[in-house]
Amino acid sequence: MHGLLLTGFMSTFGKSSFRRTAGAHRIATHLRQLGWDIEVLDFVMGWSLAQLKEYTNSRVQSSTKFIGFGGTFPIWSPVLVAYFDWIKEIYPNITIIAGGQISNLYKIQADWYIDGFGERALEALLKHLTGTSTEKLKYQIFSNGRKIIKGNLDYPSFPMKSLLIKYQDRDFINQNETLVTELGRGCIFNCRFCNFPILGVKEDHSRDAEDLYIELQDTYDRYGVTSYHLADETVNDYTKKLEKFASATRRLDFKPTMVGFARADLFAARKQDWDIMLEMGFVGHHYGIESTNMDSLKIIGKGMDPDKLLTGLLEGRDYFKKHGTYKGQVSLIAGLPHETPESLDKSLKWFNNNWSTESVMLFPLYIPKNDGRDTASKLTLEWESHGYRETEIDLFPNILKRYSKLPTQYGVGDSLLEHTGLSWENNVWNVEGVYKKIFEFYMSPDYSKTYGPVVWSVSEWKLAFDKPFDYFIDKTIAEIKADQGISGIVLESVIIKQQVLVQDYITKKLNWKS
Ligand code: B12
Ligand code: SF4
Repeated sequence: MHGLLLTGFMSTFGKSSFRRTAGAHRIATHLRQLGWDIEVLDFVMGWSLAQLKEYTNSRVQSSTKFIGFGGTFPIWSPVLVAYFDWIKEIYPNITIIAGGQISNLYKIQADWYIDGFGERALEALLKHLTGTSTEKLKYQIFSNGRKIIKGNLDYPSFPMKSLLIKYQDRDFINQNETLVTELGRGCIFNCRFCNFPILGVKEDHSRDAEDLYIELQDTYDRYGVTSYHLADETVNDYTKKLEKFASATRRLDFKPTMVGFARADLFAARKQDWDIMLEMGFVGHHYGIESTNMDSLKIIGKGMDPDKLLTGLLEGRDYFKKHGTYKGQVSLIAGLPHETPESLDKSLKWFNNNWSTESVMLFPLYIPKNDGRDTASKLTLEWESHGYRETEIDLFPNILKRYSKLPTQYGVGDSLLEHTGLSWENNVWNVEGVYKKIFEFYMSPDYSKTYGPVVWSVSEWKLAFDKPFDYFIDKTIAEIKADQGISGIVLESVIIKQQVLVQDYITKKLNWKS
């Protein structure tokens, strides 16, 4: 049996980013292990309609059962509307399956939707479609009539001892690429504002160390890749996990560079982890600090004394820089309970003075409405008790008009605003005020003169400027711009260069013969 998986990642400017999403490759690896012939098409946002048609005509065969579509984030474009209409017309017997963490947010009109981690749900659906299962398929019909399989609830793909991704030569992996992999699924913590569905995990939810070793050594041997994004909610949740994976990376024929989410309180408190992280090459950290206001932190469940945390963070940064390399990023949320414009300014000032060449990201407090997600954070469910009200007039149209074109490296802008968030207010400010604050923060000339690139985006900047990870350490965005001779917005230059790589991939893919 044969299937195609179309996937991609959208850049801030709505174009295809040369960033692979791990989900489809992970799904493909899983199905191949079950005997399916699966091909992944990456960077789907960069393909023209004619190219997509040419590709599909060259791949579809009598055994093609389905075309899957999905990614880590909801992606869509007018080309895809026309493409899937065409599929329905020309290949009416092929089932269209959409998948992703919240696939109901997708605009695609698919035959089936799979929400959450999808390996086992897709396996069950394919057995159902091919008549090879006697078990009744579990699915729900959502209010908009869509048939949705709730992967995380009914076919949990966690914990999994193997989370292996095996790329194929027809994926045309580039040596300088940063690939995404996972150490485990779920988080041992349970922060009140967190919307992730697998929280408070008690048992070991990590993959086998050997499984990681095989994947990393293989991608190095075949393509020369040394850079990774770790897709764990919290990479440093417990020391044993770090030790386990250091035992795998120690045996590699190369030294990997890894970027991932780390809890700053644990990083600051557990100095014993520092050498292990350095040994793993886990040197790019994103810390969701969220606030430095104690009252706000208590409510969200990240209650470490902020002074202690910030001191520990600087100490850790200095240790990493002395003994290896380091790129750190903190993210803050504007609009948390007890946070005021003044308390936020105090935090921003601290980072401005102490965190130069690293990165700071500011996100708006997002309270989701019913958008089909399996779980909502505790804070989301009890927002009224924290003094939030829904505004009488929806503020989002205004926000969209004024702030959606914010050229940040991710997180605000069109993609986020399309989500069905609550238009909230409290006694201090409202969601529009929060967006205004965020806009001013990013648009201030100080931003690029103080901070470096977002730690996740270094993967794209590396490729665009053909420079190693270390080139982006200890440099502000303004310094990188000057060094590269860029006069406009640096992200535009990154994206223009990425489009060349996307086109090169498309050409190779179209010319590929089995
Ligand atoms: C790493 C990460 C990031 C990184 C991405 C780096 C990178 N290289 O890709 C960064 C920091 C940039 C990021 C940013 C954001 N993130 Co984020 N992120 C993650 C995280 C932790 C891991 C993503 C990942 O790679 N997972 C591993 C792969 C294997 O999973 P996957 O791609 O989702 O694939 C699985 C399923 O989706 C499904 N699937 C995928 N494709 C397909 C296709 C088919 C056909 C099928 C059937 C199934 C299927 O099966 C796959 C295997 O199980 C997830 C949470 C999580 N653990 O997944 C949040 C998560 C994806 N992020 C989320 C959010 C909200 C954001 C932001 C909007 C945050 C913000 N406030 O700005 C931004 C938006 C970014 C953008 N659009 O530009 C949400 C997305 C919710 C949603 N609406 O879909 C998640 C799910 C966390 C959460 N629950 O809140 N993120
Ligand atoms: S915010 Fe981070 S640490 Fe807290 S529960 Fe969510 S994933 Fe875990």
